[in-house]
Amino acid sequence: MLIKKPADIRPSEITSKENYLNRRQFIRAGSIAGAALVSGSAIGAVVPEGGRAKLPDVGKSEFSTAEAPNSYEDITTYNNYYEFGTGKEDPHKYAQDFEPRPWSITVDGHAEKTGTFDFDDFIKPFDLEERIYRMRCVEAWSMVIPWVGISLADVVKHYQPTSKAKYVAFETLHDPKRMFGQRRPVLDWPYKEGLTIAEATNPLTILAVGVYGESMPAQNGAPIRLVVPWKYGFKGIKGIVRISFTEKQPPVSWNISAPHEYGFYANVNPEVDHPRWSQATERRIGGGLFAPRIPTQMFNGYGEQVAHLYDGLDLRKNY
Ligand SMILES: Nc1nc2c(c(=O)[nH]1)N[C@H]1C(S)=C(S)[C@@H](COP(=O)(O)O)O[C@H]1N2
Ligand SMILES: [Mo]
Repeated sequence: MLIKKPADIRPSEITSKENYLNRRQFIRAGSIAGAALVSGSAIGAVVPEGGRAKLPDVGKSEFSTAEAPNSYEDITTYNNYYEFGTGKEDPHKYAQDFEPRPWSITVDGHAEKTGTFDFDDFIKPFDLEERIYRMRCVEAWSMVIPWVGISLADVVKHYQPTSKAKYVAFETLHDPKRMFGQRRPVLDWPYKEGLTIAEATNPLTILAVGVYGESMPAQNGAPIRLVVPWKYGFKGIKGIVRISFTEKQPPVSWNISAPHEYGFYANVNPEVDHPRWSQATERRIGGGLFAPRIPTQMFNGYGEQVAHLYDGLDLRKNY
């Protein structure tokens, strides 16, 4: 690993106080070598290819919930990923042979820095952190998932969006040969998602590259997917190959396919029902058939961190 001299360190690489404190915590835990102390960004982690592989140098996050995580089995066998079938068990069955390498990510639009980067180079400047988040699907089921990811705010800062950039748009790989679900027009392929810049730079938002300390399983969105814990699960676009800084609100797949059911915002909201079902309660996967439904929380319980983003916005109209 190359150790950078202070003069080589750009201001964009200088670690925030938050990250610094987190790093201190795991330095104390003795999980990284002394040499890595020289520069925060030199810690750059490289995610191993395919299979189940342990991720290096994973820090802890103050944003993790203390709730018990779902089992690795729940998280990797009950999925939504229409590129690999529309059934909940399909992605586990049919994504097994999907090899998320080689993989490149294109960053374009209104930013000072743009280009196409190999996956490993793309994530290298950023710190890996475990984020144990409650996840709430629009179909009223939920899980607690110990993601490993990088802060999307750090990524946005790195590419230096211009003042024209108001949104960040994301696209999934479009490769019907490898993703058989794309051979049928069940969605407007490739899967597309988007966030406002304020949502993208909220400290809760991450690009996840793993789960349970290991590299991301194909069915969960390998090698890299979005996680926005206060929004319904469909905002968490998987298999990302493009990140664009846009001036206009980008079109998003589920809104294109059913605009009266799925909006751009998709904030978890127990008071605004889906036209075909209530959003007031949810079923925690793994709780067993007779487990009582649990009340859904506004912003999935993350209101303290994100409610301010929607001051003055009518959340009934902007669902
Ligand atoms: N590209 C892509 N991303 C996607 C989907 C999809 O079909 N295609 N499904 C979404 C939905 S509806 C949910 S609930 C989450 C599920 O993530 P998980 O299977 O890792 O729990 O992924 C989201 N990301
Ligand atoms: Mo979902």
